[in-house]
Amino acid sequence: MSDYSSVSARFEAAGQGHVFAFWNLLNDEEKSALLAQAAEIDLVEIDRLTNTLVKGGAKSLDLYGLEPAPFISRPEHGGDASLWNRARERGEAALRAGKVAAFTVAGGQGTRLGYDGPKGTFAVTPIKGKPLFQVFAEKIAAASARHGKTIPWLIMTSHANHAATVAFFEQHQFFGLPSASVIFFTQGRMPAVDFRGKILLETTGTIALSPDGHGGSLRAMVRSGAIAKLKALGVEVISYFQVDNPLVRCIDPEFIGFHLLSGGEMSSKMIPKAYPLEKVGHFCTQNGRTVVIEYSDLPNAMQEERLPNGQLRYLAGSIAIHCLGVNFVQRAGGNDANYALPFHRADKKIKTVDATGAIVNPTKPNGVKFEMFVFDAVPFAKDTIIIETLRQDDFSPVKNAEGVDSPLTCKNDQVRQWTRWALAAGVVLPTDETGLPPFAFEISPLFADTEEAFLDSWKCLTAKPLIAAGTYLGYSL
Ligand code: UD2
Repeated sequence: MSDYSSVSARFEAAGQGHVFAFWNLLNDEEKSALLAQAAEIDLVEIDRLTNTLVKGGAKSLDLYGLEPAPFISRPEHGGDASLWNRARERGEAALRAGKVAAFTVAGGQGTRLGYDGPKGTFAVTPIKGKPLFQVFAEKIAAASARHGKTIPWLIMTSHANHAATVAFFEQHQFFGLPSASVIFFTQGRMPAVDFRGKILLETTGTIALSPDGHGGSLRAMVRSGAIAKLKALGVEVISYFQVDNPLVRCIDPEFIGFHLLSGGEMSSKMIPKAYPLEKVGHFCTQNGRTVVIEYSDLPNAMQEERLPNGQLRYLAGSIAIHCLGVNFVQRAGGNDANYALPFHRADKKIKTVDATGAIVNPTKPNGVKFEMFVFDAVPFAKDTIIIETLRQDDFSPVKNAEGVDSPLTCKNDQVRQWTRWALAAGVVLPTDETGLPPFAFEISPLFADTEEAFLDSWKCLTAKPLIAAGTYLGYSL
């Protein structure tokens, strides 16, 4: 243990010497593992975060000068249809030229869903029970085939779910994608601290480390070499989305085109909020910059504020779909302190040990976790734009076991989407007032991933199948 004395001295000097309190009780393997964990920790950063976020108590955000951010409306809501067409052409050209990669952040712990396993392995489709990862894989495969270029797919995992995620892809032969086009990398970790800023041990030989938030993806893309790989492939734009949302258009030519036409570094999609307190971020401007204020940071009175015409004043909800420029990620994910994303404090119940080394399972929050959010990169980006998207075609996340944003609401939203496509093709289907038929069926993204693709594929079928309970249009892998 040659590093022990220098590492423990550094921790001692930073007031964190207790991390090695049980050193003499550990075996050699445990000692090496603890030293490796300690090496991940930036003690200067922890000291700064403790002083700014922990010791002073939770701070409320500066809301001075906050205004709703402008956005580009969809053509059906008054937007300029010719501009949307131009954007689509630009996006398609970029896809044909191989300048686009997809990116899924999948490092979250998924505690609300109560599912034990990487969230991307959770079964979401109504008939085949396809896991989230398969849905994205098939959408990416469909977009690759349409544009004649393999679209690389970055997947960010966490230390806790990396091995299981990679094994899942191997077990399913990468869902038909070329395995080399799927680039996995692990996000960074941050130690949890108690309310005095002392790093918490999870056991006598391990530090309580947890993922550094999806904002950690910028650093992780640079550190892991993923950005270098994309640059070598000639990729310029990264299409970013979350693992919990199977309705997302992983590759949306209009969005990619708007991003490229704007010449900006980071672009985002918005949906009009469904109700005032919907749990999404809010696109705003402040001091001439675009910012995203999370629902938990915007006072309810502001979330509920309405314009004279009755519309919500802070209407533009962030659904965590972004386009990121590769050069922007390289800069913002590098070591330049001018682009360092802020950390957010989350008070949590953190399993730890007491002074005797006995395990403590707290019943109320006993410490703080630090996380970065990707949308905090928006204010650092030049020429950001926000475009409107249709909720029904882009957003139905699976977050909770029951109720809103649950597997059931998501399945119904998928069936509603396929029903709209079938109706557009002239299929006769009974529906209720929400557009839901009295039975479930499923369409593979490889058969159709948009209404337009459905109309094309349907036209080509010489014998039209009956769409009824349990129908599956597509290919099984
Ligand atoms: C997020 C947004 C919210 C809204 C909503 C839409 C935040 C703070 N809020 O809320 O504004 O856009 O999504 O669905 O993000 N993840 C990682 N590593 C981490 C933490 C999370 O990869 O360390 C991934 C996670 O796997 C998931 C995504 O980030 O794909 C969102 O994480 P979440 O479930 O914590 O976000 P949520 O629902 O609070």
